[in-house]
Amino acid sequence: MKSLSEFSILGGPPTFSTNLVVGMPSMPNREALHRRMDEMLDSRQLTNGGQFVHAFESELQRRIGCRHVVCVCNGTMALQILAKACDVSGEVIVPAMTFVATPHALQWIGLTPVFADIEAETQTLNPVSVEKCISNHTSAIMGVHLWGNPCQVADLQELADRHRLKLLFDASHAYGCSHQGIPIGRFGDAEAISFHATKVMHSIEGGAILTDDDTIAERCRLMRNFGISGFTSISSAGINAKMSELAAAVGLTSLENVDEVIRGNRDRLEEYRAVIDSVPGLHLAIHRSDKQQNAQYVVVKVNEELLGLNRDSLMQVLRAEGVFVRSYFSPGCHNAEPYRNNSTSLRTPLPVTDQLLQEVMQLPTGPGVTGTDVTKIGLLLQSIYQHRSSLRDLISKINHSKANPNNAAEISSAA
Ligand code: T4K
Repeated sequence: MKSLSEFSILGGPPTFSTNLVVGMPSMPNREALHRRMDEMLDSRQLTNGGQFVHAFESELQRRIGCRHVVCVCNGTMALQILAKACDVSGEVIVPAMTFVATPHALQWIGLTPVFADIEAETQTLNPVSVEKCISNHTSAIMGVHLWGNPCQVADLQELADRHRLKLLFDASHAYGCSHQGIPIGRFGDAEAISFHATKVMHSIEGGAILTDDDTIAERCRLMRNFGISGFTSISSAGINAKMSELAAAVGLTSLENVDEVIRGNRDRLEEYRAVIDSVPGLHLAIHRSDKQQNAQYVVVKVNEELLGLNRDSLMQVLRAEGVFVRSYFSPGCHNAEPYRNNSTSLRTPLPVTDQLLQEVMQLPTGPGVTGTDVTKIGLLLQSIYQHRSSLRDLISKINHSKANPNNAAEISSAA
């Protein structure tokens, strides 16, 4: 346990000399990747539908069990092509507690994201709030399986059917997750996934549309390649969203060790659970059933009253110690441009979203974090709790002196 003066914000050495981060990429096996790169170079087929994209799509299809996987250059483009292929128009209901790519992808193609509130437990769309957002202009609901937590898919499907809306999912966080035994990727009309480097399984940059619908899949395939349907025929307004052979080679190689990465994440999650439960005011805020999760994000809810520090002050202390926690997705898409003053996007209150955006933070996990690291973070959290009132006063003085540099002397006297 640390004494107050040993905390790094008071000049002590940080607990970790190199930052532990959220989203450290897992590394694919180098020999396997080099073999694939040699094969790719030997074949001279570098992009435009080569063997590695086909193989990556087939392997994903086999693992997820959907009829079609259409790989594209990133998750944002997967969302856009998905919306276009499903003929979505006007308004789309989305959560505001998501990476800004979810609404931006829609906005960028002329759609209007409308923000509905989420449920406190799953942090995914609340069907009651979604229904309140439906207007004559609504054509789709886009749920986000945030942190790999499956949305309330049955309730959302019932709502979509009743109002004749498309049901789409942003499954960017959810490779390797399932809902009631069914892998994510098989719900709604179609789902979009990201294979960005920070994801549990990645192709450095990449994404895919997953669907059982033959027509949607065919339209996506055409759209990702300029709408070209033959050497001399163009059948729709497409774009260049192709995944390169190199990205697919990384993806295929990444798939070979993803189970091991997920096992590691789950081990870390259990270790975190033990330490977090021992600190008043901290609560692990995800994972209804760990077996169905990739455990890529360790999301913690901070109760200021019980902990004695608010989320942002806790983050300040932890970051100084080399624990580079994040506050995804604060301040929320509804508070970001171009949505924050848009009365169409903001037509219903978002109390649960607003509260969670102030309370949750994500702890480092993944390949760069060991069980020993988690034990150290646990001791650090206990020390923080023990010194909570002094730390709270200190942080308020530090923040005050940042705003008023002449008062810096107050901080050293606080120790
Ligand atoms: N929908 C949702 C719900 C999403 O979360 C995302 C992406 C999308 C859609 C869109 O998918 P893409 O179009 O991106 O495929 C990251 C990612 O850039 C983004 O892909 C991801 N979500 C989002 C949640 O996180 P940042 O800005 O938070 O990442 P960054 O650069 O801070 O990296 C995190 C940590 O990982 C850093 O501390 C350093 C480490 N890192 C990162 C990279 C990229 C490395 O060590 N090496 C690396 O190459 O956005």
